[in-house]
Amino acid sequence: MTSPEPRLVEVRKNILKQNDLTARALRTRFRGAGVFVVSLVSSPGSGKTTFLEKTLTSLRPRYRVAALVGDLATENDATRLARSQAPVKQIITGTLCHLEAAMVEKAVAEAEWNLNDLDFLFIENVGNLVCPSSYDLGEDLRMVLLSVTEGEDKPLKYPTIFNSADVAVITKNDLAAAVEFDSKAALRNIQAVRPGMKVFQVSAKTGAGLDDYLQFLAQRLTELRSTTSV
Ligand SMILES: Nc1nc2c(ncn2[C@@H]2O[C@H](COP(=O)(O)OP(=O)(O)OP(=O)(O)O)[C@@H](O)[C@H]2O)c(=O)[nH]1
Ligand SMILES: [Mg+2]
Ligand SMILES: [Zn+2]
Repeated sequence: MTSPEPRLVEVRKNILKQNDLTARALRTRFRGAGVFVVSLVSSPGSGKTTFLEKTLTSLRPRYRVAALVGDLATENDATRLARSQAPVKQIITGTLCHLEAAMVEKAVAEAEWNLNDLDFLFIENVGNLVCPSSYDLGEDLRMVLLSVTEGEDKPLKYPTIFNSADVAVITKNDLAAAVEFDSKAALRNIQAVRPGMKVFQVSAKTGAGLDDYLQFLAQRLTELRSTTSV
């Protein structure tokens, strides 16, 4: 007889397996359409929506951009992101504290976006530093945000999310002095968990550090396009 715990583990494994299959199919579709897909993960309030609104506004004159945003209960973030004039769709997750690939698939279908008409698609995950790490969403690039007000030790305390991400973004740098943020320690901790990880230090409020990051995205889109037939 199996005990309840292994059964739960089994169910969880199956869910993750299904998610991986859906994510793989999504990635194939995204790549085929030549759209570069970026997801943002962080703890609640690290500045994902503020950073993404800036990103969309900055990219929009030159690129075709759209965004999906996950939230348990409100459409607040979609309303904020829509100020950039980019097409935005909210995914309400209800009780679920993370996005899954099937939700992304459904939202893309409901939004009726033609993926071939997009350069970048951004996906803001639910604020959570734990389970989003386990769910592939079919993205090309996962960014983990860490705000200066959270403390330098977060990479050490939540290594899995830093490991599952490709790039780290240290946000709210305009507040660094006020909270005595030790940037060197934060960078050291990120490198300890994920050696070689690319890190951007930005402030969405002042715009500091955004140019490098935007250039990086443009570069990644060019690379994607050079490896696909679009
Ligand atoms: N000073 C300063 N405040 C910021 C910056 N970026 C975001 N904030 C503030 O931080 C708070 C949270 O920002 P959001 O962008 O809503 O954070 P979020 O990660 O999207 O939050 P959730 O979606 O709820 O997880 C807001 O009050 C923002 O105004 C920044 O660069 N500097
Ligand atoms: Mg948000
Ligand atoms: Zn979750």
